[in-house]
Amino acid sequence: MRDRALRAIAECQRIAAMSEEQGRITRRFLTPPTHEVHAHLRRRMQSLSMTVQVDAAGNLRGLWQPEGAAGKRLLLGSHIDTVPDAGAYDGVLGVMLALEWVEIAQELHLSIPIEVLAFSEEEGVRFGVPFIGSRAIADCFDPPLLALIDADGLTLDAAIRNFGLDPEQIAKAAIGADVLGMIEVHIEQGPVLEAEDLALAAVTAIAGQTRVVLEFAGQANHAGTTPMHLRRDALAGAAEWIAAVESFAQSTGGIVATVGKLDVTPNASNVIAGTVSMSLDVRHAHDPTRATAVEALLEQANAIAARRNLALQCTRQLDQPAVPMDEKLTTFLAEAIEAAGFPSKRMTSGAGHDAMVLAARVPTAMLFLRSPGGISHHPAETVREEDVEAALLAGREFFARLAAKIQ
Ligand code: HGY
Ligand code: MN
Ligand code: MN
Repeated sequence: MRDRALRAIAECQRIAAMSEEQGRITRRFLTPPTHEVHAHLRRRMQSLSMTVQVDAAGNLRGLWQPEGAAGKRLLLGSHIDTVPDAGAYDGVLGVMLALEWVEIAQELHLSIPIEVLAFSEEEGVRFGVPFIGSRAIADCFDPPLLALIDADGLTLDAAIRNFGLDPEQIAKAAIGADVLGMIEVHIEQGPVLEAEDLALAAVTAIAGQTRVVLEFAGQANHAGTTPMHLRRDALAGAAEWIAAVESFAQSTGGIVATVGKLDVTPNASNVIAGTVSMSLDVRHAHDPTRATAVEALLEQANAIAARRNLALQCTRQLDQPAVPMDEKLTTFLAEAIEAAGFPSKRMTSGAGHDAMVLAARVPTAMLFLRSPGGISHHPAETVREEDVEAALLAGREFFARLAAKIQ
């Protein structure tokens, strides 16, 4: 299995070079490098005797239909889009391990069809809203999303058409009732498995997340001639609120809150900032706690805006509830991890995943691999060969037990 693990890692590194930017890994939803990734994965899927299609939401989908198998199919996969200046394994490793699992299933002569999904959009970087690909597959794509605009003023509709797809056909991407379940394999992206010196974990639930765009508007003015007491400085107001976000989250157990994106206008050293647009990302495993935290943080923004005579606009982009994974499938996966010789830790995921969208439609489970250094959404993101091998051994046990179950 070590050779397969090395191949999966090498494939992630090869796909990492398919980027919008020289020297950095950046591959937003349906940007041109996605065509390269599709071509590469298509060749690999065809070498596994899979039929390949790209659906109208840009998901690349490979189906292995064993001779004579007519039953429900298992879904495997993860996303191929990335954040800016990303690591090489977030998403893509899950697709490469899915393809290795297919080859293992074929060697075991598993008689269950498997569809591997390379989701087109999980990060929500290009249009601000995540899970566009998996929403289409889970039949919960909202057509008004097509009017979303990216940083270049292109609509989601136009981005899909520019990629050579027809957004009118998105409804056809939806899965029907002929699906056994979905397993997403993904790096943990945090410090837990490394701290406990564990290779793998079965995910019990995925934390809910809220994304809001806030805009403070004051008065741009001359930095040299405007006395301090006559200013309506949008950036000073934003800075005060960002510090308040951090201290609120530090004092509220289990909440993580992040302001990761900041756009300042006119963004010049000798001009007082007129407007500041920023992102708020709040997560928690318990939805009411997250909702209360978001309300408290928006109230603080309002209070700061009022005191500083700034206008405030808040636009909610996402309110994704926490999602439990399917108990039976997760237990089945945990037993396979143990049968492969590894402790089967159970843990929640702080990161969002396409699995949380699919879970609304089919029994869904997630397998985590250790993130050395606990770092992700960063070029230093990495995996250990032995942990990738562990995920392959767990996959072989998973299929062996599945085959025994259906006999
Ligand atoms: O932001 C997230 O949780 C995921 O990595 N897209
Ligand atoms: Mn991911
Ligand atoms: Mn990610």
